[in-house]
This record gives sequence, C-alpha cells and structure tokens, in this order.
Amino acid sequence: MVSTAPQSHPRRFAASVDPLEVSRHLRRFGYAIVEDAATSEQMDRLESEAAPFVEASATGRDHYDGQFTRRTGALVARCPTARSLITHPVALGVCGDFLGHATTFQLHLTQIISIEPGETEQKLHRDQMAFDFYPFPDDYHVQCNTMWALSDFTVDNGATRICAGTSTMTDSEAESIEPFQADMRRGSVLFYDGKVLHGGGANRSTGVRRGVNITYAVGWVRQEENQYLACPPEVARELDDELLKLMGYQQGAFALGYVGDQQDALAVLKGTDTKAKVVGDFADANDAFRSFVVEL
Ligand SMILES: O=C(O)CCC(=O)C(=O)O
Repeated sequence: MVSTAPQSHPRRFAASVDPLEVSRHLRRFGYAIVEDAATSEQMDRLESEAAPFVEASATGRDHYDGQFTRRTGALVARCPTARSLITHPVALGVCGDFLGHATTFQLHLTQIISIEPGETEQKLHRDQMAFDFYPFPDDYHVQCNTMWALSDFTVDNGATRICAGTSTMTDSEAESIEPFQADMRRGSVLFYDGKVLHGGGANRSTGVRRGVNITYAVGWVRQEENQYLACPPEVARELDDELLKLMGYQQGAFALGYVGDQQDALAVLKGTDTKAKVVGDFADANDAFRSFVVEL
C-alpha cells in the first residue's frame, strides 16, 4: 500500500511551475493543482461563449451523471476560448511528460460540468474505467485529466473529491483513504490521472460550481468525445494544426488514423493529398519500433 504521509493535501503549485514538477506530483499522488493558470478574462470569455449551450444542456441521464448536473460538450466548436485551455502550455507540458511513454497523446474529451445546488456526491470512480474496465498495469497511464475552475471551487459548492495516492491501490485498499476536496480559485486547474479515485462533490451552496473538464489520452485509444463529429469539418478546417493534431487529425501511432488510400487525415481535412507516415517514421517512438525498423 502506498503511504501519502507526510505530504498534506491538496498540494498547490504556482502558475510559473515547471510542468515536470506537476507531472512528478501527479505520478506520485494521482493529482496536482496549478493555481491561476488561466486569466479571469479568459474565464469570462469562456463563460459567455458557453452560456447559451450550458443553458440548453439537460441535467444528467442518471445518478452517476448527476441529476442536478449539466454537462456541456463540443467545446472546440462552441467556445473558441476553450481552445486556449486545450493547448495551454502547462497542460501540454504535463501531458507530454505524463503520457510520454506513448507515441502521441490526444484530446479525449471537452465538457463543462455544472454542478447545481442540491446535487449529491458523485460515486467515487477511476476514469480509465471508460476503456471497458480494461485493467491497465499500474505503471501504464492511459489518460491525463484537467478540471479548470470556471467558478471558484469550494467545499460547499461541490469541488472535486480526490482520494490522494489511490492510483495504484486496489479498491479495498483505497477504501480507507478519505477524499479531500480540490478547492481552488477560478482560473486554477486540477490535474488528475485516470486511475485515482475521485468524484464530483455535493453542492450545498446556492451557486453553481462550474468546471471545464478537458482530458487527454494516449494516441492509440478511442476518444471519449468524438472530435470529428463534435467539431464539424468546416469549423475544423479553420483551426490551428497543433489543435487539430490533438483532436485526432494525426496518426495516433503507426497505422492508426489514416484516411482512404493511406492518406494523412490533416492533409485530407485541408484538401491536400499527403500519404500517412510509414513505420520507419516512428522509429524513435520506442525500442519496439526501433528494432522492428532495423530488421525491415
Ligand atoms: O465534476 C467533477 O468534479 C468530477 C466529475 C467526474 O469525475 C466525472 O463526471 O467523471
């Protein structure tokens, strides 16, 4: 069993932190908070871009989604400001290290989670269960999650509950770990891995807790939110290549994600005709690729 003592939780980092330090903490405890990583102007803009969509979103489909919780997705298409959070240097820096064992990482989902007054605690869970409950090894992280505070996160309004250090524990070992609540100022961001037990908090306040959940996964798994339909091609065509690659317009690894006659997805989107990369282009990805290519 992993001991979390004497570390006290939650651990917060300043926005100027080296992402590698955040990644180290994430690896050890399953979460990290970076304070004030986004500006209040960014959050104001995002809030006003999202408002009509949030208003139109239904409350959850079941107790797990939350019957007083609204989930609003498709943020790439709907909210231009969300794009700057998706490609925020601290988020990409942490994911680049944390998911660096894979050839690529990609955007997994974008969702504003609005927990309204009266909501009860969400069942504690590990996000990687979305992959058909596949038992990924303890040392294989399949995803890296962010939750940006669009409102202040407080103990009363439903700040995310995290059971620190539970990423490598069995469910029965983790039972003894009390969750802490990731209270944080608007503009701050909570990182958490796909293995740590966590859940939304109960909202006992009179205000709405709003978080922007942007998650990333290794490039070889299916994305939770279908980015090709959530963002129509006519919108996608206008976006930066860096963002498009994250959305899935790149090979997730060798052979994954080509179009038609082995064409590159980004090229097809932009109306050009470039072939997808061949296995030799991935030679530096890991030792397995390297030895495969040598013998080709
Ligand atoms: O809203 C939150 O704080 C956490 C939500 C969550 O973990 C989920 O819906 O999977």
